[in-house]
Amino acid sequence: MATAAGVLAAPVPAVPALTPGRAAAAEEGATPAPGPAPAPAAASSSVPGIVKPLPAEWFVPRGTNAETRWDAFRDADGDAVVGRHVPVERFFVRNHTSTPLIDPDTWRLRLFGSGLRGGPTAEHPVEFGLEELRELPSTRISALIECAGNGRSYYAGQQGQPVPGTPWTLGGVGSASWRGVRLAEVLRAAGLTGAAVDVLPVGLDPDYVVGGTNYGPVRRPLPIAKALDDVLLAYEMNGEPLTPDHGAPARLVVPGWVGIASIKWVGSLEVADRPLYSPWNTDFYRMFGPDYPPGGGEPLTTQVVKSAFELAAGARLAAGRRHRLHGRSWSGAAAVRRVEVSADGGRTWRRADLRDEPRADGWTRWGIDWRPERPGRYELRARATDRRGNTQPERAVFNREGYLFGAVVAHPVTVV
Ligand SMILES: Nc1nc2c(c(=O)[nH]1)N[C@H]1C(S)=C(S)[C@@H](COP(=O)(O)O)O[C@H]1N2
Ligand SMILES: [Mo]
Repeated sequence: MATAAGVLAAPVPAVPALTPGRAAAAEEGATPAPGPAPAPAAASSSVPGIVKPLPAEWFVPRGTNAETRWDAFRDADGDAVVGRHVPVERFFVRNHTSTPLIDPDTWRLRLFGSGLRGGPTAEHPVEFGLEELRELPSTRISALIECAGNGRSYYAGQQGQPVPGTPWTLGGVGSASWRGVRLAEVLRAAGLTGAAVDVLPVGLDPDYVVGGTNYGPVRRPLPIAKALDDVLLAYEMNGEPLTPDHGAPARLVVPGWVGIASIKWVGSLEVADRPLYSPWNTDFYRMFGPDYPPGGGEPLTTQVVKSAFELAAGARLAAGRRHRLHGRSWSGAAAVRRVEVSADGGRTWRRADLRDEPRADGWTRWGIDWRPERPGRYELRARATDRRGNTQPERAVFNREGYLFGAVVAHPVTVV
């Protein structure tokens, strides 16, 4: 079914090799979506550099990014329209620059560096085409991708601590099923040695330039232990080939870690026998601030515990009626095993009913009944605890960039 904008950009026109900055061209010649995409009523709000349509009922545009709306997880009757995995067309997009269109037929993954047998150089790398990767044993996993800045707006909104950067509410997260080849498998096939320390995936998107500084292509070193543990080089998302916005033809999926680790549009992997650096593990995605070491904390890895209601901020609910409140909680460290909800400013808490068997590779969906008797303004709060005992505090520790806001979020509603 076609969207109001008429097109979905699923079939990418073949373009010669890499043509960054041509994302908008994907609209040309695109055909109506063949899949089950419903027809959103409102016109797409567009973000320059994102290929897929961004209907206003599903997304909030944020600069070069698009935030998924939590209230879009349910329809007007309150029925769930998003299951355990978020459909690709509703999945949030975080782009430092813009979505490149890459021809999967000519794309090559290049591996080089001192951590590979024979020390292949960038000029003479070990190469894999997409078909060759598909011939390696494949694996399917569920994993969340979540931006380190998800929830950032609450540093200012809830704690009076303004921070720069994309003011996400809680929609910079999504869960999907990914298929691809384990990074460990690719590294071994390329001649991994025991001396390898770090792996540096480099994106094929345009260089990241801010304030007159060119930081080069988006790239962030990954410690070899994590690379060999559970990282996937994914070429499918929810059973379909990756779409341009989510990293086609191949991206990393780094379970439990901040989204920046999951480099999209991977062009090369440097495997080194010494630590590697890029601005993404020295300047960005580390903690700076009064409660952190003077030179900053370690590069961010695991995500914190969070919870969200599948409800609009400021939703209106009828007084004197029982409402079923729904939400999801997740953690980068372990399965979420307990969720409590408060409707009285955090004075009393009730256990929510868990609708999923807690699992480390996804969120836990939950529900709880609430019957507000009197009209007025209320704040709903949800607080989750994972199997390691990590729980959501009342306040998040401030950091200059506003990363990892894990505190309980006050969700305003009006009872009428
Ligand atoms: N090459 C490249 N990879 C990237 C990014 C990017 O801008 N360029 N953004 C990162 C960040 S910050 C996040 S949170 C995730 C978002 O993945 P998504 O857009 O598929 O939701 O991709 C990561 N991988
Ligand atoms: Mo991110």
